Amino acid sequence: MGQRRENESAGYPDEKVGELGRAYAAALLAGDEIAAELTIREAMDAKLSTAVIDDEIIAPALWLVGELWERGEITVADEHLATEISLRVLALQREAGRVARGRAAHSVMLAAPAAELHVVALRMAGNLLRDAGYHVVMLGAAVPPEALRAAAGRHRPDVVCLSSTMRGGGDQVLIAMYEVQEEWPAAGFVVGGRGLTSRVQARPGVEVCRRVSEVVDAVDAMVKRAGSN
Ligand code: B12
Repeated sequence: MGQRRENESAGYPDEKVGELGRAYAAALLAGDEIAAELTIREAMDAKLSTAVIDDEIIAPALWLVGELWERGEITVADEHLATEISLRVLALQREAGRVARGRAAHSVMLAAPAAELHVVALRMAGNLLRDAGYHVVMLGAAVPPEALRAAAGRHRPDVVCLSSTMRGGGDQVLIAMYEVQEEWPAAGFVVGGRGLTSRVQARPGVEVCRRVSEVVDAVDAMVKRAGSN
C-alpha cells in the first residue's frame, strides 16, 4: 500500500495502524465482510479515532483496490464488493459512536464496601465503563455504608458496581445495597468478586458477574431495563 500516508496522529503506533491496514485490505480483496468488520472493531478497541481509521485504514485499502482494478488484476465486481463492505463498515462506526454517546447520559458509581481494600478488579471495571462511554464515579476502597448511601443520594447513579474479595464480604455487599436502595431506589446493582457468597443472588435490579469483562454488558442491560420500566 504505497499510497498510505504516514500516520501523523500522535499516540497511535504506525506499526499497529499498518498491520490493521494490511488486514483490512486483505479482507476487502478476499470479499470477506466479517474479517473486514473484525479488523475495524479491533481498530476501534485500540482507540484509533474514526478519522485515523478512515484515512489510514479504509481509504488506502480502497486505493489499492482501485489500482488492482485499473491493472486488470481484479474485476469491477470485486471493486464493487470492496466498496459495499466499506460502506457497511462506516455504518458500524456510526453505530458504535451512537451507542457511546447514549451511555454518556448515564452514570455508574463504583465502590468496594467497608473494610475491602482489594480494588484492582473495581478499577478495571471503571476503566471499561469509562471507555464504553459511561460517566464514572469511582469511590474506591473501603467505603462505609453510610458514606456510600450519602454518595448515592448526591450522585444519583443509574447503576452501582460493588466488588468484594475478602471472606465475609458478601454480607458487606448486601448492607451496601440496602443503604443505597434506602437513599436512591432507582439504582441498579452490578456486583462481582470472590468474596460473594450464594447470599448475593442475581435478581431484577441486581446482576452478579464472574468476570470484569462482563461489566459493560451488565450495566447496559440494567440501564435498558430501567428505561423500559
Ligand atoms: C493485591 C492483593 C492485595 C493488595 C490489594 C491492593 C489493592 N489496591 O487492590 C493488598 C496488599 C492491600 C492486600 C491486602 C490483604 N489481602 Co490480599 N490479595 C491481593 C491479591 C494478590 C490479588 C488481588 C487482585 O487484585 N486480583 C486481580 C483481580 C482482577 O481479580 P479478582 O479480584 O479476583 O476479580 C475477578 C473477579 O472476581 C471479578 N470481579 C471482582 N470484582 C468485581 C466487580 C465487578 C463490578 C465485576 C463486574 C467483576 C468483578 O473480575 C475479576 C476477573 O475478571 C490476592 C490473590 C488472589 N488470589 O486474588 C490476595 C488476596 C485476595 N488477599 C488476601 C488477604 C488475606 C489479604 C489480607 C487480609 C492480608 C493481610 N493479612 O493483611 C489483606 C486484607 C485487606 C482488606 N481488608 O481488604 C486473600 C483473601 C482470602 C480470602 N478469601 O479472604 C488473597 C486471596 C490471598 C491469599 N491467597 O490468601 N491484598
